[in-house]
Amino acid sequence: SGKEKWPRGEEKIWKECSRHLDEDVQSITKSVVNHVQTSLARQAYNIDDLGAYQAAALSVRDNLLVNWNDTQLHYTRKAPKRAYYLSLEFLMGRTLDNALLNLGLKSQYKDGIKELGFSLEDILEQERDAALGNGGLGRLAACYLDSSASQDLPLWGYGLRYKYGIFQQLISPEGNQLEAPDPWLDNQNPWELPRLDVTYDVRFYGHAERIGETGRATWSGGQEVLAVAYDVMIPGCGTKNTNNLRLWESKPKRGFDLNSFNAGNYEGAVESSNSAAAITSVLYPNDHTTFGKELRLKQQYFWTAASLADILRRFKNLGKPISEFPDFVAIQLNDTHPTLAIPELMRILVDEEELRWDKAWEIVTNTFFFTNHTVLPEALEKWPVPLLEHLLPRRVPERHLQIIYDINMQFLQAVEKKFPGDRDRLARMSIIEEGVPKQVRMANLACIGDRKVNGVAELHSELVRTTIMKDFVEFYGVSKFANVTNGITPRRWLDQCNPELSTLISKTLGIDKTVWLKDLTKLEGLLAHTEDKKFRDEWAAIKQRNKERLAHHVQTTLGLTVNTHAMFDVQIKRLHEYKRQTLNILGVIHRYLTLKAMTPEERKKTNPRVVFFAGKAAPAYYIAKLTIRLIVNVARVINDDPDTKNYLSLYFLPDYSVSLAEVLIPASDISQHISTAGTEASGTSNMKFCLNGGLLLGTVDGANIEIAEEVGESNVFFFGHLTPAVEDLRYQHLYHPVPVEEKSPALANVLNQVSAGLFGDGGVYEPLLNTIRQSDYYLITDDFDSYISALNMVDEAYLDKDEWVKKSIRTTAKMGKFSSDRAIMDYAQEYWNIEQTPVPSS
Ligand code: B1H
Repeated sequence: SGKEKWPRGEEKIWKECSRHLDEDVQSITKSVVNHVQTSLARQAYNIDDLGAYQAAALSVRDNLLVNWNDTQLHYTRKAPKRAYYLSLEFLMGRTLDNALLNLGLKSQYKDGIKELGFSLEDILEQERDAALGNGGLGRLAACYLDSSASQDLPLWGYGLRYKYGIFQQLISPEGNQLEAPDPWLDNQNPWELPRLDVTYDVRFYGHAERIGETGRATWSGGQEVLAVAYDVMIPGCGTKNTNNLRLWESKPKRGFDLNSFNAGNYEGAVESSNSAAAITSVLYPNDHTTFGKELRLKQQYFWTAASLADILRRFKNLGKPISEFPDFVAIQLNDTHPTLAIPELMRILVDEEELRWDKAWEIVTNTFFFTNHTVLPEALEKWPVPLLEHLLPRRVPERHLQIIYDINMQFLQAVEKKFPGDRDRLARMSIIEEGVPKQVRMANLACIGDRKVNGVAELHSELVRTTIMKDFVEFYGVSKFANVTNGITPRRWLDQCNPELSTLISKTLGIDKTVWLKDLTKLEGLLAHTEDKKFRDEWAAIKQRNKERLAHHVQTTLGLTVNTHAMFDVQIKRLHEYKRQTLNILGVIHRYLTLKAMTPEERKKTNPRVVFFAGKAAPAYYIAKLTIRLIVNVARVINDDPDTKNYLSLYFLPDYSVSLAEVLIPASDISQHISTAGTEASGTSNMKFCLNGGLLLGTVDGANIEIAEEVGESNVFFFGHLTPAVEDLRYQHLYHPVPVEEKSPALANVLNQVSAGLFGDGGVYEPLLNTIRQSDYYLITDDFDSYISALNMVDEAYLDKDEWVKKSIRTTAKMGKFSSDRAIMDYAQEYWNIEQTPVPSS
């Protein structure tokens, strides 16, 4: 009530006592020691690397907080339109190094830590990855946060604070993937700010009751769960702007049920509290298919409801009429996972704000934007109607479902008007898929409720328009369906993971690194130096040292010695049939058989190659797990074969993570992105490899195409059938199959050798081999021969080392387009209509 005086005491005192950034080595050292003594309650004599990491992290956190507080205050005062990125996954990786680089304090911390007797490099290794994501989709969200802060854009992320992130992968002696939990919060997390005062009640189940003829309803009863906010600071590079990632934790609203307790039912008393806490307990590890599970749906509703309530509260503080909501708020839905936000916002506007349906719908459809990340049919989210009925308010009418039905009815009436009598079209476009049970098609709902839909690379966006969204394009017109090609942050994916290359680039371009890191097209300046021998030698020497760094990592973690004079060939990504790790391993076997058949003299003329794989398989994905098993067992045989081991070796690195990628990517000479054409929406690691001067071997798919457009086709190795051929080939496989022996004798030989037990019990692999011998949905048989010739072309090109280095430099030089800064500015300008809001340096 009324205006309170602010600050309460003397403004002068507040100002004088305010914390500032520690920028000199002495105050940094002091603050680290201070944290050792106070926050960790330890002394100089019993501090180890982990303790030193924790104290350093807490000291960096204090610095981040200065900027974070200033940023939030500045945004509140200026009240610009804000954007929100709703994603169930944020694959952040480690924070300390990134924060130091973005703050520009790395060298000061290095010196300060050294004075205390520790090495910064060592303590960086103590940090656990924040692995709240499966793969590309989650890492993209993390890159976008970095770019939004670096570009001074008022953007917040909203996600879930899973207690367990993506599982840890272990490999059994037989070569099977085993899963272990990822208790990443066990050592405390210095990077989050628990905001136990920022909470919302989220209701599940219960009853909805229509209020007379108003069209509104009330919702009561059921189970209320508390959403508690944890904020993660997102520093920008070379700017004060520090954005926020708000993660929700679920907690029981009432710790326990006193009635049960008093009645002597002690277990019952805490039961509901267990089920509430379970909501945010674990990240679903099934990248590309995660629906039908009640807990997952609960996660989706819990997160969207809490996030919307928070966004609405912030909007209301502006004192603007609700009709202006879309002028101050844009919400990006990362895939269909947050689509329940659409009926939830309708519910709030209609039931609580008492708006007319049409008015509410206008607000909703001007607020949301939707990114699609895959056209694979099995990945298009659908929820059984009975499950939604059960979870959201029950009885008549089921509120969210009712809203969805109402949205659907109005929409289908409009479709009927435009295409009278076209019943098939209505059935295809309906949000509800008929069947037993009926299902809610989340992509249709997201498309209908959003202002714009985008794909993540040119080819993918075109496929969205011509396949899964074809009917919608015909209805809405094509302008609603656009493209924003993905990007990656050059801060983490060059400056942080490849510091030597970053230094060489700054020196060569003659500019400070923050300049080119924030305008990546500046890398083109490197082209002028490709003919400079000294520069090329330095470039090559850095690649060599990165290969040695990786070899050292393999030596210390697996105890294996890697030949660093060989070409490093890398494929690292989720295991999935469409990504075709199988094609790669069969190619390795083919190479092995070819080498075996050579004389020692002939072998000496070949190009030695080391092949690396890393990636996790969804725990229930049998074929993907079998592929891992095959890779591990092939490695065992060929790495031990004295005839060939100097020319070919193979490593499966367990437990792929962001941090492991940071070691692998700078060390690669060539990387493989070999999905069946039309299946990989974009891919983002392809961009990371190329940015670090690794060349690309791939199919004409996803962002590979745009990378080739930038760097020139002569600098990439393409192979395989093109997207338009895929459907016909699949049809042929089913109705006019040609035996593998005829299509590719080389492949047939490889398959037979595996069956015959060259890599251990052949029978084990039959189910995997049969996917190829039978329907071969992902076209291994069709692409195998052209894949092998592409590999041979890579070998040939690598023999001319000088020309290879030139290709490598040209590739890096042309990667400007793939900065996530470009992508985020595209969203900001073309979609969200938000403006850069730099925080003045105080
Ligand atoms: C991508 C997913 C995905 N596409 C469902 N779809 C998930 C779908 O847990 N789930 O239910 C999780 C993830 N992930 C990837 O997105 C694409 O395959 C890549 O090609 C793309 O680069 C990446 C980022 O756009």
